[in-house]
Amino acid sequence: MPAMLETLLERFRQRDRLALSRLLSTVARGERIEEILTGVGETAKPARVVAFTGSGGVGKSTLVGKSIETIRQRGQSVAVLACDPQSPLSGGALLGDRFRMTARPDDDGVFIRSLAAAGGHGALAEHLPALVHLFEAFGFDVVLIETVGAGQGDTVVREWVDVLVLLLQPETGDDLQWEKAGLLEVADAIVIHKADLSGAERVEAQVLATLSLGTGPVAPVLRVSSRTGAGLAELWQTIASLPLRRGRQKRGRDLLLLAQQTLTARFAAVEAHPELQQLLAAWERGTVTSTQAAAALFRLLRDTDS
Ligand SMILES: Nc1nc2c(ncn2[C@@H]2O[C@H](COP(=O)(O)OP(=O)(O)OP(=O)(O)O)[C@@H](O)[C@H]2O)c(=O)[nH]1
Ligand SMILES: [Mg+2]
Repeated sequence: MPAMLETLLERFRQRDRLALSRLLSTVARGERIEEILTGVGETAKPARVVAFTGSGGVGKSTLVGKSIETIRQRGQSVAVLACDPQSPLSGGALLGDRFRMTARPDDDGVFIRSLAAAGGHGALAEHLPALVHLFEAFGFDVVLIETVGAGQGDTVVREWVDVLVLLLQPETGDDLQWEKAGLLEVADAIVIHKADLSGAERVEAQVLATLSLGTGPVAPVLRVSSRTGAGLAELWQTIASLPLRRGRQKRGRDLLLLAQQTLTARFAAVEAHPELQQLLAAWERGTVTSTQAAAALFRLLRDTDS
């Protein structure tokens, strides 16, 4: 391992934010992922990963910004990952203007990072489990993701998060769009955003009517205004109380596969390593979770390194 990476990892383990930032960039480029995951150590506790999705201009960035304050008031730390380079959240000027107001620069409990992947949203999404793992290992309670609301990358992101929040707004003429996209059914919570505008009740009624036709469990529907702050506390209370979707397990599984590949490459035959064999058997029996197994595999990798 290059000395510089070794130094970065050491600083990461001492909770150095610049080291976190550098490692995020490296992982987002798809470089040295195994070494980084091995080197950051185990996650103290799983983070709650929440994605905000919805069509352009519905107010995702604004709501993410406002949510930072609310999450801090709830006593939790939060990392924000903006995947969309076009987003005001990641646009330099707005990031400066809008977020310096909400996130105090000296607040250790807030970390905001935008990442533009060379291959676009999809390419970045590909590395999401590893990126989230970095935030978890650093100790963040909540990871917030703004997605672009469409396309392949967005679909992938949805599978990896614990809570998917769909934003809708009054009267934009795309009322039917969310129905077509099937987003209503997959969302864990639905926000009627910009509730300070007229027509919010009507959209809420439409959504409730549509949901009542389905057969599955009905997601909570909340009216929220980022402008007035109405509904924000309720939204985060709801998000905190939601049962977690399979995102965590899926992230763990993908990390596990990555660890497995690395180990297989290193030990010519996996069978040669009894500890590894036992671990995989336990995972197949379901007695250890994917995340636990992945952590154990990475520990094994680290031990054989030294
Ligand atoms: N009336 C009202 N306007 C809002 C509210 N929240 C955001 N807006 C406005 O909606 C516009 C779009 O907000 P953004 O946060 O950039 O929306 P977005 O979904 O992130 O947009 P894209 O990233 O381009 O998809 C801005 O002009 C905001 O000021 C709200 O609660 N009420
Ligand atoms: Mg945005």
